[in-house]
Amino acid sequence: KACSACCILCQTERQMNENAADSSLSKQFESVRRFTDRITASLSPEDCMVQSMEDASPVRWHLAHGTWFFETFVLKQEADYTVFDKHFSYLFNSYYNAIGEQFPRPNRGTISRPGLDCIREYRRYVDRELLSRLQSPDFVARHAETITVGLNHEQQHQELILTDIKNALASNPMLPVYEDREFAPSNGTTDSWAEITDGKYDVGHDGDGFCFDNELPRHTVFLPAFRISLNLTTCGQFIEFINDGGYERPELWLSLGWNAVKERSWNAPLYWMRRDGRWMQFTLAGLTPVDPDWPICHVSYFEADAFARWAGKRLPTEFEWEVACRSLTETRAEANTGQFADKLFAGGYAIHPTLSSGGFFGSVWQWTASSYQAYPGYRPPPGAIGEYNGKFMCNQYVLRGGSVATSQSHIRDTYRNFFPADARWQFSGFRLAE
Ligand code: AVJ
Ligand code: FE
Repeated sequence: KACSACCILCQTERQMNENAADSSLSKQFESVRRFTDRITASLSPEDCMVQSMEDASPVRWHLAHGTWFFETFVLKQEADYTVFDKHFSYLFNSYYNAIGEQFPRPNRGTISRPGLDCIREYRRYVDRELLSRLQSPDFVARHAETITVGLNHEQQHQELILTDIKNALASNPMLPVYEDREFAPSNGTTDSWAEITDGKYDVGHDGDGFCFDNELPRHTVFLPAFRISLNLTTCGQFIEFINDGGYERPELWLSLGWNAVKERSWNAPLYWMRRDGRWMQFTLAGLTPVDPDWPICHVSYFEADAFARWAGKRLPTEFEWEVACRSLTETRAEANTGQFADKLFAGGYAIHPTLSSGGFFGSVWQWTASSYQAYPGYRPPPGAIGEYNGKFMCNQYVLRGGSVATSQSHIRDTYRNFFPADARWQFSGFRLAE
């Protein structure tokens, strides 16, 4: 079924991208903020308060924190701005020590005031203040760069809203539905691989478009020849791993991975459960049978790594991924529009029609073998905003590509997502290399 017929979310986001292409900062601001409203419109105040685990945040916290970012890094720099509420600096600061102390993350779900109405009012207040100031070219000149970071930040939190509400709903034995959607027909998979010759390659962002600081500086790397799968590993392939005792064979696992399997009793991807001898998975559209042709999703780095060892392969490094992506994708623009314009949002994850024919970005984030580190010569930006990415460059792995929950405008071959090796609640899968 055509996307336009089935998916309000895609339509809204396409509209948003058209606005963004229009390039005026206030239009972009308007559409990104409205998209946050759109994806939270069906949630009740109770839904928005749940914090199902330490890593996830209540939706209401995300709504406030995205707003706090604009208030803190833009509006408060203006002498004539009056803060909405003096407590919010502490309550909705995520991790910026240069701004001040933060309310402890694990307890975010214990805070019932301000109420959701008040948080929505806070959003409207900051929107009004920012939009009216954006009329002034001086204000734009002073803050355009930070506002653009703020919009990309808000979009990262849109994805986190979806992953976090999915975790919250999954923790409810009634397995409630976020939004009921039709499921995309799945594509068959072929066993096809691309060969990339050895050589020196440039990696990292270049050009005028937006990127995060961790995509810089562009630099040259040497890669030995490698092969990389054109397909994401599928649920069907992962079931073979499970049936072959994958979760019971320590020799397949890294030591820390095996500890996680034992301590947390992992025996399948997150959100999978057996019903009447069949594998089912919880999605944002509720419980649904596992489709063997869909990309595997909600696995940790440890599971991706163990599967690769079982298959006699390995995970690609982040630079192998980037170089392969670039050489297999004609132009970046084509990669972005060709794949993601046809995105079908299916209950929390989707299949791109082009996925099995070599589309590289995929509909799930892809774990790489690379630990998240600074590129040579990397410098975080000065000031508190320098805490955005750089200080997390320890004990995490890089994921590449993008997921069904990722903003389309974030899809680029240099984007570096990152999570700890045991994280499973993001839309994370993988492809193999050798
Ligand atoms: C890039 C997704 C790991 O979740 O903290 C949000 C995104 N950075 N606010 C995260 C982010 C600041 C970040 N990830
Ligand atoms: Fe944030």
